[in-house]
Amino acid sequence: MTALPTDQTITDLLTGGLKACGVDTSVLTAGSSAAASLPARSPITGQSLGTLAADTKESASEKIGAAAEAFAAWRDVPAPVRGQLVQRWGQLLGEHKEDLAKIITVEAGKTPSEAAGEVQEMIDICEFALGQSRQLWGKTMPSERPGHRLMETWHPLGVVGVISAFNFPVAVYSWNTALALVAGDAVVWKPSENAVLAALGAQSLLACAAAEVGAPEGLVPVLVGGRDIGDAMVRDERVALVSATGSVRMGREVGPVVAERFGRVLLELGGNNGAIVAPSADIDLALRGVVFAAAGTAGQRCTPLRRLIVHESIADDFVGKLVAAYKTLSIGSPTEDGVLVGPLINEGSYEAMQAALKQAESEGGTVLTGGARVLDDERPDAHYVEPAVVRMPTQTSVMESETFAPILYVVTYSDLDEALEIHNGVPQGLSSAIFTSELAESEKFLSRSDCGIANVNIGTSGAEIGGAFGGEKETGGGRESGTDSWKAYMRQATNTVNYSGELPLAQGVEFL
Ligand code: UN1
Repeated sequence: MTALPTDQTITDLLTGGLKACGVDTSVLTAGSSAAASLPARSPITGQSLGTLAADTKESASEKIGAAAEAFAAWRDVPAPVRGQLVQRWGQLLGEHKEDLAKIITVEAGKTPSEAAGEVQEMIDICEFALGQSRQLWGKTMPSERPGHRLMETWHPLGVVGVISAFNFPVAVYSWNTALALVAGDAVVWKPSENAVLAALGAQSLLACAAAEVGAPEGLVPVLVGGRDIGDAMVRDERVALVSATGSVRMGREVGPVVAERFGRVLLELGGNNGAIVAPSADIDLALRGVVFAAAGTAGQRCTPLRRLIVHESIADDFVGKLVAAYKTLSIGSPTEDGVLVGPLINEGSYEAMQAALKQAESEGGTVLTGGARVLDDERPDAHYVEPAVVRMPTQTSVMESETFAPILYVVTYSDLDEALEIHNGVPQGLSSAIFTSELAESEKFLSRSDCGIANVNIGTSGAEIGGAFGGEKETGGGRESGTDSWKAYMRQATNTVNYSGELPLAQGVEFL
């Protein structure tokens, strides 16, 4: 454990980041005189960062209306020209990578390296989306009729509403937004109420890029507020697509509401990711992969490793090394050099972690290391924990739900079919991995893992933006960022063009 920073150090870091990103630091006090307000807080100190002005349902509705008007103009801008907006945003993000990362560190508690990595994901998706702006492909198909052309074309969808979570406060927004903007949509953003300042930083850079390239005003508004504001956006018929990242519980609420009005949803919900370690695995590589995936970001990603399924012949040795590696992890404020594990976001996360550990023990589990709260004498309002490794007799019910904290459950297996059954035997299906040197094992795993992401000899977290991101089952089925995820932000039309001068009907039908 390391020293903790003073409140002043945190404030200086935050205001430095905000100013450099072009956010007026008066936002930190604006809530006191506003119609609605929202507290901002740092998990590093547990202390308030200020009171932000929040949206009311009326102001949120006005912003959605303005976005709908902006869409009407933006849709007519040629896609490669729209690409210039994301290109400029990406450049500004590159120039302000460290500044935005500072805000992320203060507000979400990520280490500078992970916070900078998050901004890098934004830069990457901007580059990807710029390329995509010239590749909104449609196919042409041979028509069965002479003198006819049959083709598909892709068109902007409308206003896209993005709900993002605190743990990736800006990157997941950018995956959606960069693609939606080149697709010709407007994007309304409801960031997590735990990470509004990072959102304002990212948004300020985007607004600057939008003004520079002459994009219509009101194209990319941010809605500041809690659940009621998110709910208002989800119910708003002017929002054609709701892309929501968060818990399964949140997805169960959002999905039916949008479906009822025949809107579209793109859901990126909980993961409960597993990795298999086979006897042939490179043990050192597997260990490093497992420790980063399970303890990195204090387990607060969608993609962390939560279930380790290790072959019985190597389990004791592997788990012994794992526990030893965990004991070397430096826990503390991410502002301090060498810290790898920062704080949990709030008390609720801490309580959830403790409850899960208790349940695990009642289901026959043994906590091999971690679980304890640390640094609470110095910072009673912050929640630092030692990442935990828990040996379980089998996959019990505590392992079937996601706890958003650094708990790694370990079970053993004797053959790969059994390992796959354990692996797929949970309701979620985001990310998965196998560590093996056997080609037949890795191929079997890749075809049988029921997740949206399946990796070999690499952990479950830390995906690149070039691949589609998302998962199956309770994870919600959505796909964001790479490959052809852009299609989610557009509508497809089938066009038949008749240049024959005759009117032959399809399927040989005769009429008139
Ligand atoms: C998330 O946790 O919601 O694959 C996103 C990863 C990151 C993105 C995580 N690239 O871990």
